[in-house]
Amino acid sequence: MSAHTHDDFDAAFHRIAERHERNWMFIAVSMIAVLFLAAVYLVVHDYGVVAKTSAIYSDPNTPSTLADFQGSGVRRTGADSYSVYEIGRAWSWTPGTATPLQLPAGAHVTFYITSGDVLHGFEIQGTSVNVTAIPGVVGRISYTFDTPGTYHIVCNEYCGAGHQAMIGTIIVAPRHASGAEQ
Ligand SMILES: [Cu+2]
Repeated sequence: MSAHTHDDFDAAFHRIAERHERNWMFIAVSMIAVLFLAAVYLVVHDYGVVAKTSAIYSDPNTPSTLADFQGSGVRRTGADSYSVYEIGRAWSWTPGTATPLQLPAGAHVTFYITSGDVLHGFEIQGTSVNVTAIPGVVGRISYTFDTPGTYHIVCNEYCGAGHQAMIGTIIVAPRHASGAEQ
């Protein structure tokens, strides 16, 4: 009799344990699914932190001939927003190397990046900006410089004998000097 009672207890215990295990498996799988979908959502939608390709041309020489990439390469697109059209060439950044790129702190800056020859890596030190400059492709990334100061563009994709000297300068000016007119 006592063995029979023990078996009943055992069976009931296992039923309850299995129900708890099923529930917790469901909760764990649901959490993984939510995290996975959230990661996909963040990558698919442009939060300004994800580098995107804005255009691809069949002729690799096309981007550097586009009107946007001529002149200073800097366009003011709004009260507090700028577009910067950046070309990497062996071994300089235009704008940036011959003349420093000047931007105000706090402005929303969208960089359009291409290459005039081979692969280069457009990286602004101390920031999250890091885009491969590809001939025929225009990459895009947005960034806001919150802290005024001097930033450096480096090439992080080996591109030949002058690669290590392929450096540009970005000067970020304080937004409003106190007491100064705007
Ligand atoms: Cu380079």
